[in-house]
Amino acid sequence: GVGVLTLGETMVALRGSGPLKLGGAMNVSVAGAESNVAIGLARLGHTVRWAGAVGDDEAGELVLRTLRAEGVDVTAATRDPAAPTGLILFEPRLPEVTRVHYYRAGSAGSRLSADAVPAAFAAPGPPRVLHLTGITPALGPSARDACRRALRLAREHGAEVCLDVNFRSRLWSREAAAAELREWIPYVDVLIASDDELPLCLPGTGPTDAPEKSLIDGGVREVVVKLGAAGATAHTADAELHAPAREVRAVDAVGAGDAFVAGYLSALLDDADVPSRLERAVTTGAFAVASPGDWEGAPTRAELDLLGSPPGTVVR
Ligand code: KDG
Repeated sequence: GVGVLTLGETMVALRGSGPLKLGGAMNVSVAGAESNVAIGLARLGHTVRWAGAVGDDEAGELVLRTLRAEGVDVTAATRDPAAPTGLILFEPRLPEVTRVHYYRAGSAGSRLSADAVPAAFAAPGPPRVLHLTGITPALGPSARDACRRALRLAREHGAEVCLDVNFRSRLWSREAAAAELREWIPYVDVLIASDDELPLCLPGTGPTDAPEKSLIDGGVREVVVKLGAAGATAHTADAELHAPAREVRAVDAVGAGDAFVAGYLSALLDDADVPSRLERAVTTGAFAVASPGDWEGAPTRAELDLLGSPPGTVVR
């Protein structure tokens, strides 16, 4: 089977260079948290399958062609003849602030069907890891049911499950997210979240002292907390490990979390220990922060060592 199977929505992404209302040129690419992870893993040499839905349109062709070009298996992706491929606009408004505008309500990706999921687990065999994010269940009942089906199939096939909470307030409320994601926790082996997202995975609504511990008691093997410029911490039943962030000149933070997950899962697939998983995760995350675009700057294995080169380094 493949190393990682992921499913979710990938959209056409337009990125401008200033306030959207002024118009001007935009760059055309694709974006989606799960496909960002898929590309990050493929660049590092892993086999990875993306199983989402696109419209039967040229925007969908752009999504599939891009993923194929990056070495991501799209043979289990589906085309929905009755809905368009979604669209996302990135509006860099200040050096530190990018606004996102979604045009994805009713999109093909949001209508991903649970019936399409078993094929994603079929030939060449079940994946070692299923990766999901909390974005997909926020897209609508169909995409939510596809995720639930995938969780059950992962359990049946003995695949590990990695969940990146990725709470998106433009898509659903914290209450709705918590009601759904709490039900997922018994299926999850590796939970990745920012610290404000941890309560969304726990029963009750009040503040908890040690959410990581409650999650581990609930059966999660690794709780990985992303702390942005402060790095990341991994909690397991018998250890708490911290990795500081790698220092880079920040260009575009969008996609950094997905790149972090790709690095973490890459080292997990290599059977590396938790400190090495964290180390690769902060490294791939830093590449994303230092590069424009969601996934374009993702490193190959040979490029991992480039980070930390002194300013003005020319490799020749
Ligand atoms: O993590 C980056 C994503 O936010 C971006 O690619 C778009 O998937 C996306 C989303 O739903 O926000």
